[in-house]
Amino acid sequence: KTSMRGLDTDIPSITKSIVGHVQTSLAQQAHNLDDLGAYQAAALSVRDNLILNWNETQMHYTRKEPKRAYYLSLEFLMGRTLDNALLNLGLKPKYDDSISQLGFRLEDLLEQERDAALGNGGLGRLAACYLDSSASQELPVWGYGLRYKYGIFQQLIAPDGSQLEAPDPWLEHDNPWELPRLDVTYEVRFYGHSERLDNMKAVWSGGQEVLAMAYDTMIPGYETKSTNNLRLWESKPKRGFDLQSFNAGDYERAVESSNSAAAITSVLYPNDHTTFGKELRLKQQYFWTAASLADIMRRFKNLGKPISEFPDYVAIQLNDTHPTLAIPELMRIFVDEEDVPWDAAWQLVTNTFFFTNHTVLPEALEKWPVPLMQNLLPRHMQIIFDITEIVVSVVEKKFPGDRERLARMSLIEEGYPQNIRMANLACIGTRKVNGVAELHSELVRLTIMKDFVDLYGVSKFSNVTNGITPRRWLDQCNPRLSNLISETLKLPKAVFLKDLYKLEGLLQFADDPAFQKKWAAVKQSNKERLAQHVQTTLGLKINTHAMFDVQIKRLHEYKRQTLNIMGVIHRYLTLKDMTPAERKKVNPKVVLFAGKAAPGYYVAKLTIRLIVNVARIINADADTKDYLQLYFLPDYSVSLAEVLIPASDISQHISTAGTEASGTSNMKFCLNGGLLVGTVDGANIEIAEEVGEQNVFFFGHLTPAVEDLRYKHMYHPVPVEQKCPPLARVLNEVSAGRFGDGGVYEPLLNTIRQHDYYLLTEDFDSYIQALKLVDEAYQDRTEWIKKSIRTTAKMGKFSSDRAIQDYAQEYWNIESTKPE
Ligand code: 26M
Repeated sequence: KTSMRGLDTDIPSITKSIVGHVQTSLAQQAHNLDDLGAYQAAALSVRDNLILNWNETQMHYTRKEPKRAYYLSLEFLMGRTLDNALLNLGLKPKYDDSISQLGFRLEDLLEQERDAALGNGGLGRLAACYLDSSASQELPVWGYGLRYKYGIFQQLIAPDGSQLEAPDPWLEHDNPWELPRLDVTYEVRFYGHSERLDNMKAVWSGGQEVLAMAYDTMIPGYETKSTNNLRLWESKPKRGFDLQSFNAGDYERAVESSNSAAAITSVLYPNDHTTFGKELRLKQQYFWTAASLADIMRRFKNLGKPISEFPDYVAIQLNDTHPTLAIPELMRIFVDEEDVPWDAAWQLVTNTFFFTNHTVLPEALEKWPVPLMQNLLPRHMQIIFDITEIVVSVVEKKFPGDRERLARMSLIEEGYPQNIRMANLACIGTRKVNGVAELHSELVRLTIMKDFVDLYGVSKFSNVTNGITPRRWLDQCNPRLSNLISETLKLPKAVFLKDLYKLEGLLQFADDPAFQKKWAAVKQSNKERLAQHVQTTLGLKINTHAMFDVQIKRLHEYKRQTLNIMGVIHRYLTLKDMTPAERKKVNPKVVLFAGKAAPGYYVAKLTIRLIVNVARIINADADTKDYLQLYFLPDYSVSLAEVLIPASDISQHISTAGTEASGTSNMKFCLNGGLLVGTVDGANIEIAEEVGEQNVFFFGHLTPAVEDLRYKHMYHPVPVEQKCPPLARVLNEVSAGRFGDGGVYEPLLNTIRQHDYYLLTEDFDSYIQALKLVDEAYQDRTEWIKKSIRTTAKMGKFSSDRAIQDYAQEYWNIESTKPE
């Protein structure tokens, strides 16, 4: 009953612990407690277990001194913690019982928790999955990020159908999952001036200093005591920062400078793939990399090793270019503070860092104006110029006189103003560069990094296909399926949740009618769970006997939600053209959308508005509403994804070929037995390789065709009416006001009629054809269920455990280690 160091985890002890937290931590009475209070008490009780495991793990790392890896990400899209912590600790059944005895339902308490939504989408959620996998595999990995006071905005839909944004005050109620570390603080400098000394050194002084304070979040591994750390920094004014102003009686000024310090970590930038050049964003980036590196350096110094061994104890993964300032910052620390000669410092730096690229879209490549950098970070600007010299000399040596190549590879892009190319800096300052799916990594080599492949050779550029954690994205979000798999394979859940390739065992049951029936029943109950959720939160009635067709992701032109909505309108018009008798043969379908648009992304917001208004017309049409329903679910989040994904029959991943680096929700849907309709892009390709092409619905042009087609559109435009009459009809119906004021949508429609950069007119016919094949396949329900089973069975590769193993072995050179 009692373990040496752990807490008692029998039910009476758990109950005692929860009640204890109600009375002491919350100072409330057990008899008039609401769901929120009960959630908080349960969370604090679970947290006690995490803290003990965390302490033990961290003490073990300190004693054992293994090489550690650090994952630097400006985004960690964690979602909720309680359910995940209970599952990873193996305490869910006991807490369930205890909470029932206290007169509550665990399910209700779980719903009280707010999502930690410190991310925009795929990149942030990937970071969260990687933390789960690192802890589960007992790898010494810490995450470093920012503790934004406001996460990704809350999305509301206005009466006219357009997106409104509201702040996300996720810390409104106390956050039981973080531990403020009042004693872990660093000073971070901005502005001022840098004076060069000899030996490439300099002294940076003056300007302003703000304080970074650590908040630690415990990351429990699955079925292990190993509990890692996610350290998030909060910005604060330095003590005494305002003394001068206070003493002079200038309180306004004192408050102002206090506010500007706090502003750095106040809000997550809600863009993905665009919008650079904002000083506050650059401040966030430097504040975070400086605090993280100071912390890493302090830990390294505690080892008492010579500085030359830094890369033997530290590996740092840069999640996209957002933390690229870590490269000049580590140079500054080595050269200016540790007296390491410049060349030796550069060796250490380039042996410490690794860089993951997450997109090849040209508008997404981060650039910072030189004058902005010069003003905010004068010392780093010098270092970047000095690093540029390294580039110039190595390129000049290998390709003498090739000025154009040099101009392309330079860290500085010429122009007014000059810009710093962060991807170039990230490439030359790191040991290895990777993309996130095979096709994407190939495109990285062929496009944005081509010149660097010529310089360094191809071995620096490799691939780590993304993955997802099966704990959250199978067991937690779909317990019925997880239970069915466990009982069918006669394996404890932990076996396939730790080794996802074990799912292959399902293949031998794919043809078993009894199993098929159970499989279908799970999907059906998940559809009902979703319908229930939509009913209670939005008051809408979904037809659970229909096929559920889902597209949930950030709104972006390259992801082509417009292709989907045009397809829906086409389906609607086709249904309207039919006789009632003909319609009766059609399989009913529910189309679900969810996703946020960057607040300044006009066309993406217009797409939401169109979807909402098309939904209003379609859902109210008595002729068709039994055959086609359309919903836009507001405020997409990790928690909403956990309900939507298990309920899907088919999901859409329909980016223009070559634009979606990987995608990770595609993996989540397939793991949960949903089929996929998509383009030959990103990880869709590898999913098809695993599950077999007969089990996915591919359509559209391939990557190599895209460039030529765009060229053609540019120089030999053909009107939509000629190129794709069915699409032209759809566009005209929208224009004509069939779904409300048509004029509103002109700018959106014109993106298709004019340049059609994302090639909707080229892919529309084959898209409609693919959806027809989906309908036909769904008619044969037994065949469909077999496809669904076979899909889940072949998802082993897409566990983030595999991806993290790859990083640990091929990049970081770290090993598993655990207490005892
Ligand atoms: C840029 C400027 C200002 C503020 C924020 C940004 C920014 C934020 C996020 C830029 C890019 C961001 O993320 C890109 C991203 O999410 N990429 C996705 O990464 C996933 C994980 O690798 C892939 O699965 C997706 O295909 C890829 O689009």
